[in-house]
Amino acid sequence: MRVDVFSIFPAYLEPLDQSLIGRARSDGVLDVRVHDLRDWTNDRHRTVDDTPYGGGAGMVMRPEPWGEALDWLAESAEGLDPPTPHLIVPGPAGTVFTQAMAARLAAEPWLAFACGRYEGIDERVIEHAASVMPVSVVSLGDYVLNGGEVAVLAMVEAIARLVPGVIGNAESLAEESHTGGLLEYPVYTKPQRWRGRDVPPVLLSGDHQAVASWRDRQRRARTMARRPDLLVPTTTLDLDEFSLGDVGLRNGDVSIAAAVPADAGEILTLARACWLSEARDHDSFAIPALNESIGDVGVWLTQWHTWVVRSHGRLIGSVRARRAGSLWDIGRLMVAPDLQGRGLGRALLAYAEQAAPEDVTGFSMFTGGNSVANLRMYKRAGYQTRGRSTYEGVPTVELHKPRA
Ligand code: 6GU
Repeated sequence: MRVDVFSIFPAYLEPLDQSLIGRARSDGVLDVRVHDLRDWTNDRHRTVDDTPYGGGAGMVMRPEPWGEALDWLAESAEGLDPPTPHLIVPGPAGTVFTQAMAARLAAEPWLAFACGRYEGIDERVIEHAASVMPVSVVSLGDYVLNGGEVAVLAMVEAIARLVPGVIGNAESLAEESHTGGLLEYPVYTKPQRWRGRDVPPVLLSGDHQAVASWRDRQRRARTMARRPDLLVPTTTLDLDEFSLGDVGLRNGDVSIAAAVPADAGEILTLARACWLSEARDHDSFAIPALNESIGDVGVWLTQWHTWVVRSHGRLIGSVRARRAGSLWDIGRLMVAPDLQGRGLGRALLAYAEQAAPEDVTGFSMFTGGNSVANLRMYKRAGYQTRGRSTYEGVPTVELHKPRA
């Protein structure tokens, strides 16, 4: 694979001489060529930037040096097929770089990277380049770097290690590709005991099945804790158990997924619809779910594991849960008023319970003391009253269920 990098700070790319990438270069597997963009300037000061048309802070990279560098690039194909590279322009306004993108780019014979500095490159350079070669504007993520160089180091490393022959251990690549979108499990090496901390005993058991299942549970727990956005379970609510036919829902119509920030508005709206009957039953509006702003919902979405149930795009149910000591605290269980009494709430509750971490010993919930229908449902699901209290004059019940 050939890789050309254009930058006004070529020294920034020196790490590409190191380690596995450096080895692949000297082995001839990777042909990396780093260029100083100023080699394509014609003035005495080797100028690459100027002030922005329309005003504003900072400087913009002038198009001429880039144009000449791209012309040179197109003439340097040396028999490569196709005779132009795929040009990657790193920038925070780009498409987010992912492992899937790395894998696609690793299959291409020739890549070129155009590192911008300052406020960016004159837009006409991107338009012109796209008229002569494939161009992608790519970002590492939602934060701002001073220039594209560090992003290129990251992208070249992620891409190059997928090129056959760059990594000696093809097995580790194969293993990574089977990780199924979950985070890696924790790893340990010698010594067996370090500063009072032992390696998890299962890893010393020699029981391969037990090790595999421990690692699998670790990966799920980690992903749940650190990247719930990666856990997007889909249609697992089997409608055969529910009597939703009379409201026009059929199997396959209902899906459950981890809530995302954009769900906050619908969750708030559904909560208001759902807790209105509670307000009536308790003759009070002093109910937390009825007194939240959309900002409040946005905040607790970051603090709880929350799931939403949708049918044909409509949000029809939700539940949230989080650890409270050794218990898994479940709350805000809601089902759209027109779909209640059909088992959906019970299914959501079961879903939240099965998502609890391994070491949790039981489940806890709070509800209003006069919520007769809800209390009946929770009792049937195995919950028992653990305590009674009042919240701003409203009777509340704390429910508890030991883990099976
Ligand atoms: Cl690719 N470039 C710059 N300048 N900033 C970034 C980025 C890229 N990705 C995230 N932030």
